[in-house]
Amino acid sequence: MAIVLIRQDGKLDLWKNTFLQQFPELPVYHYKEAHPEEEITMAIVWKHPEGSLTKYPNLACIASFGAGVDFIMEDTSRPQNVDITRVIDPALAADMSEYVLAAILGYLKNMDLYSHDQDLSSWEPKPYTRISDHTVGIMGAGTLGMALATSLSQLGMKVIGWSRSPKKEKALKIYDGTAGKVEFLHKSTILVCLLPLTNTTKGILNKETLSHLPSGAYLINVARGGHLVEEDLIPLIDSGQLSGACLDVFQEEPLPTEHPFWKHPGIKITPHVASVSDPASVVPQLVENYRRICDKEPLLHLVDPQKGY
Ligand code: NDP
Ligand code: OXD
Repeated sequence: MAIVLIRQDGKLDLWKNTFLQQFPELPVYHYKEAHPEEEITMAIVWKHPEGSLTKYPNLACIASFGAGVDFIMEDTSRPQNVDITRVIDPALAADMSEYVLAAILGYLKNMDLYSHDQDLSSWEPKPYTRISDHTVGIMGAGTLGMALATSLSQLGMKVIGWSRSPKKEKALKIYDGTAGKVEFLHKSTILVCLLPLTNTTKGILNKETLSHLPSGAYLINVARGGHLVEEDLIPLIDSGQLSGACLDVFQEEPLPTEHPFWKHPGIKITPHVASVSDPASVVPQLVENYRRICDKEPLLHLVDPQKGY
């Protein structure tokens, strides 16, 4: 039994070294080095090359290095009937909450406009809004969405959520399903997308959905680029239906240099960094699942392949 690590972003050595620092005896390989394919029972992947999972005949688990598993579900060549797991980590949730808070406060206090003014040496006070003027609507009241809701509520923000299944939360109104969607949108002056990307949520941030928001609402997409119908965004901002957007994720990453989002004054861009799995924090849960595979115990953080998340 052994683990293979597959990712193409230059972080393979960092991850492998962290595994070995924490668990020196662990049989862990990265996919570019010679490794015993028949022995691999766990593949830990992040945007792996399509087809790269087909060479492991004894795979028992495909684990995402992160919270999302959309890139695993999209790989139709992956061996079927193999457990899929994802990361659930308080540090990942805390980082996401900090990012979204920064985006909200930057928007409320016009930080981007002042950066632009500074470039022009222009002293021009602008009207700003306060936390109490807004309701933050979180699409996706799951692990990250609920942690965010708690953080924002503690700062005195009005927060509502939207999920697929009904939930009873004392401190938070959570709308659910298609029936609850429009009312949820009507109330959200700042919309944060924290949905998983699935067949049902693909393209959900489109002209129709975003037109249900109050005029001048602000969009923060920290989930996946595939949630946003990109060609709908600029017309919605230019018409005033949206006052702007903060985007961390894009249909194509890195965002192509010629993409119109780069130059639009109402759009703030970050390079998929809202929250990034920290190897030191995440390795223990991945190794715990490896132990469970070896001991034939149920795995932690399993994905439901029917739901796709
Ligand atoms: P969870 O699976 O814990 O939560 C997903 C939430 O979305 C649940 O509340 C779920 O509803 C809801 N949901 C799913 N489908 C629908 C639907 N069709 N309609 C309404 N609600 C729906 O995921 P996480 O919170 O852990 O992560 C969310 C996503 O954040 C990840 O999938 C990933 O894509 C993204 N992410 C982005 C990062 C970044 O750096 N930009 C970093 C980490 C994650 P229910 O509760 O009823 O199941
Ligand atoms: C994740 C991500 O899904 O970083 O964890 O996007």
